Amino acid sequence: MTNKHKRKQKRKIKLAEKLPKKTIRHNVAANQEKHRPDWQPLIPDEDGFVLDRRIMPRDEQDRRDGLLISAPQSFDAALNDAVWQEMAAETPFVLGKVVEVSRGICRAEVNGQIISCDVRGILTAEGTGYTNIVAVGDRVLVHMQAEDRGLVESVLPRRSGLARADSFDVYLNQIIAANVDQLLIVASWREPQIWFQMIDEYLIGAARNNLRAIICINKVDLAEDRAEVATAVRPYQRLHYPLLFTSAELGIGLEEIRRVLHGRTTVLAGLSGVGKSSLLNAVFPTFQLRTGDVSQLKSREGRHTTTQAVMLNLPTGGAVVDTPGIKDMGLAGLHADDLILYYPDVAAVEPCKFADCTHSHEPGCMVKQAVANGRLTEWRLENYVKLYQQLLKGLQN
Ligand SMILES: Nc1nc2c(ncn2[C@@H]2O[C@H](COP(=O)(O)OP(=O)(O)O)[C@@H](O)[C@H]2O)c(=O)[nH]1
Ligand SMILES: [Mg+2]
Ligand SMILES: [Zn+2]
Repeated sequence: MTNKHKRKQKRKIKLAEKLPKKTIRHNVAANQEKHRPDWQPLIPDEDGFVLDRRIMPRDEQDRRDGLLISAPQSFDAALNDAVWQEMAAETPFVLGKVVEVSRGICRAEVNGQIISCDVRGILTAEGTGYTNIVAVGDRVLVHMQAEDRGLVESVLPRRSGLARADSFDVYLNQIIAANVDQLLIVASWREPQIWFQMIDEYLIGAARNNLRAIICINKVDLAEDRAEVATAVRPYQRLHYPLLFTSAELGIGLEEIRRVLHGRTTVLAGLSGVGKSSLLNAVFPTFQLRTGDVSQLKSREGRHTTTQAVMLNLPTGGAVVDTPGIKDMGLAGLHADDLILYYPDVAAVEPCKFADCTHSHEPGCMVKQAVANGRLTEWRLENYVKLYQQLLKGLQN
């Protein structure tokens, strides 16, 4: 077991102890209802407890419930800018596109201008299945309060999104970016060393979110032999994923990047340091995204400042979301037996002679045969087996 997994397990146990605190329940011995007939009745469950929902006037609760409905839950692929514009036109508010989010505040593009917006405190992610209410890329209704300041009144339904299961509660998702079309998975050949398992996990994440995936291998200038890079990632090519080979340093492959980004909304995903921001700067020199040394981002007290996803419009149409590096992307909440859906190359192997074949020493093992004759790449199989084991043990949560 790697250290990473040990840490995760430890964290899980700690959390399990804390969990009961999450739902605070009050005994309704004091019959508040009798004294406040105009307020929300507290309906106890069979044990005589009610959920901790703040007591408030009936119409206030109705108003909040109405707002909760406006927090998006599922995706509607038919949505587009024209529809969102129509939705906004029916309200006293203006349409905004969120380009950056911090706690309780965001920056949104309104009428072509970026303004700061507070998020209405009563907007809550409760009941949406998400841990966060507003994400980069969200279309929102903005109540203008000054020329350069607004208040987010509501988050409009989403066309799509990149979500990942929350690390604390797999039944909840964190939405990283909303209304996006595709995921550009950036890996570096070296520094950090290319890590196929991570690419596999991002591919699974993209598929689970219904997003097109493109793989970009950056820092090819660090390869002694470029042909070696192409050979290494050939299994992905055989699975028909678009592949790009780039160097932000030497300006290689920039035109190809520009082409895949054109007119679409793309999230860049990859470990920190692989060159996501450098690539965007190289392709679009006006961006001037911060790159390089992570320690730069430490505050004076040595704490890491929370760098978050930012959305930038492309001069050529479309937009990109630069993320600081997403770990733990694809698998949380996935059932081990569904993993095979994301490994069509492994699934294509015919059944072995023995149903309980461990694919190690048994005669008539089709998996070993497929690896031997080159139809299945060994590291794809290894990744599959590794991830399957992790899912079985619940280590991917
Ligand atoms: N040799 C080489 N270094 C690169 C390349 N692209 C980025 N870097 C360097 O890698 C480091 C991390 O880049 P950055 O763009 O901040 O990575 P990010 O965390 O993925 O956004 C920086 O020091 C860059 O100068 C490349 O193509 N070749
Ligand atoms: Mg970066
Ligand atoms: Zn076998």
